Amino acid sequence: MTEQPTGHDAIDSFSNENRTFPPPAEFAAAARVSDGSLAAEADSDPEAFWARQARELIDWQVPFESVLSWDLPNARWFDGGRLNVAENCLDRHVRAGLGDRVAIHWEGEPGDTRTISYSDLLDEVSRFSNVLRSLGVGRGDRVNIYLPMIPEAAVAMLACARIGAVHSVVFGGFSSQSLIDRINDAEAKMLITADGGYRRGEVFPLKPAADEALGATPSIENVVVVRRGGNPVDMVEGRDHWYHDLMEGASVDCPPEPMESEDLLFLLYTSGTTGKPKGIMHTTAGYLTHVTYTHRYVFDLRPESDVYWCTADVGWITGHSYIVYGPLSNGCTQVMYEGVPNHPGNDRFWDIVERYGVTIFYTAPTAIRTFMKWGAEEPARHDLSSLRLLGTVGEPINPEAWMWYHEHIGGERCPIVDTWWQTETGGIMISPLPGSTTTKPGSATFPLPGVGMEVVDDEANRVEHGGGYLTLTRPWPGMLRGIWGDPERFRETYWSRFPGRYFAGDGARLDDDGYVWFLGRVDDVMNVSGHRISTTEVESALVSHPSVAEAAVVGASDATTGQAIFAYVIARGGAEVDVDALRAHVANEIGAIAKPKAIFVTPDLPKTRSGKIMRRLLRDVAEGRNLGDTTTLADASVVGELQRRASEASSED
Ligand code: 7RM
Repeated sequence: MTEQPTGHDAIDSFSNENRTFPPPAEFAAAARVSDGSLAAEADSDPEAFWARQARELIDWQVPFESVLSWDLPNARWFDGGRLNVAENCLDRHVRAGLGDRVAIHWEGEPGDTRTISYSDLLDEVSRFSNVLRSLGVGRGDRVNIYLPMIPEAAVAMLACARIGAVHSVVFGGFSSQSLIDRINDAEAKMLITADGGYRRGEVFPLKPAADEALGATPSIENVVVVRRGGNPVDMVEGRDHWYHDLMEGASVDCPPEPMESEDLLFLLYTSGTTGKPKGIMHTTAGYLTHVTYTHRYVFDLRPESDVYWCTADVGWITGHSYIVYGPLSNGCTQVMYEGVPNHPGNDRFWDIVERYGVTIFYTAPTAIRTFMKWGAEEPARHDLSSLRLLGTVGEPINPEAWMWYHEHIGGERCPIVDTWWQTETGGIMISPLPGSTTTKPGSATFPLPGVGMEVVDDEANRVEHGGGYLTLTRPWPGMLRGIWGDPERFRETYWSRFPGRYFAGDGARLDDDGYVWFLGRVDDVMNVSGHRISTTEVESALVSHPSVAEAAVVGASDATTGQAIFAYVIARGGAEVDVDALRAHVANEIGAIAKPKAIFVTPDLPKTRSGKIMRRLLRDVAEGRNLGDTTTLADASVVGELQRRASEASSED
């Protein structure tokens, strides 16, 4: 059953997943896209295709004159046009008579709720826009946002967009040092934060962390503080202001600023594996077109009837594109939730789905694997029949996790869209269209209409079947426009490895039917006796064993084979893990070459705060090195525990 790798592939591949899921007939019959016509239109003239999306999906104050100017790596989309993003997300829906439609069903972790209509949101954003102006913020100024998952986060972002200021959101779980670096790099004028927010049943303080940062951020002139946690905070006279005090006297009248298509909309910092965080730049019209288009077609959105829920935090690009800008531009109703999935119980998400009648649910593979660990009884306690479509983003989804999601959350009736994209791409690039694409568990399937993608080998030759490097062959509207303050790093990081192409840093394989299978970050690819083996495939083989919920593998240097595979696994819902049986299982699933040399059972894995496994740290542990930079780690205690287990294991043999 094991396919032999051909040897000269840039990345070898052993996977043999071949289950297929055509769109359910009923779903396809009602879907926005149920055939290949959109793809055919886009293929015949990609620029004309994107121009049509921009004209149809966006309201323009002044129509654009040109579609694209491209001087690698610099793209300009929809030049000559004028528009305002907040106007597209709010005013146009209210003008169309949809002011009473719920924009956000917000739920706090303690169970408090707010129902915010499009007119409510427009009023709140307009007032806060006036507040920003009254504190001296204007076009082009940078504003830092450091908030929990409360509606004010969306309000603050949209208010910046309304007056032409540039927001830079820093995830509320980041430390004061991360905040310092990001504020100073952007030279932000204002910080918007909260006293604190709720997480795991407790208030986590934000203003005190912000205060620590503020001693080292000379550009900040004013701090606006939202009251959420009720925790005590120090307010500095003249600098710090309560949000509710400022809002009390603010006028609801604030005409949206006419912005140029290529005006900067926001910066979002990504840490990457090395070096200082990069301020990824996104501009106005192309970004808005891209997220509106993808949110509408990938999620088969019916704004008049769907209840959409994306579980990301607004501090990540997923929160920017698929909580704030895409959904609001499309005028849909969504759920926004403040807290963790296991408060007060492990079924909190399913309780929310049931109570709000969520129809579209978008989450990360790491969350799905956690749900697998908690067991299928949790969703089984709730009526999830409102769901009609599921999505995933953030990492490759293991076929077993896909099947669990399909069965236990989707009731075997909901299509799943596995959406591949990056902070840098702005919006979804590779994904099924749920009414027309036959899916395979674990494959992101095909590039969306309008997107140019090719897999290439080390010499930049196109790969038709097999493993290689994922590249994007032409500019797209939502693409990053640069790295703030560092054009050379922009060219070098994304546009230099393969001439004429954008290199995403991901390995990918094309199967015989042309489906894309992501193989993980190329920096993580392992080299065992000359075979280039993807971490994703070995992890998926491990997760396909009934005793395993989650797995991370790394290549650690080995005197005989170059690298040897080390695996870290988390048991599924109380199961016993038999390490020898598991090694044999991997050999049987994908081949002896991929059999881990050692497997460690662990209660937890080191992850970034957005849930991605940090394999670099596991490599450090496996090779007995001191740990490098751990500042982006969500829970630092995890690695200490792994080190303890590793040293115990090595003293055992
Ligand atoms: C949206 C987001 C980007 C990296 C990307 C990949 C990985 C994201 C998928 C995926 C396989 C997916 N932005 N990634 N989605 N890998 N299948 N559906 O996550 O900038 O934080 O990360 O995430 O490695 O390059 S991000």
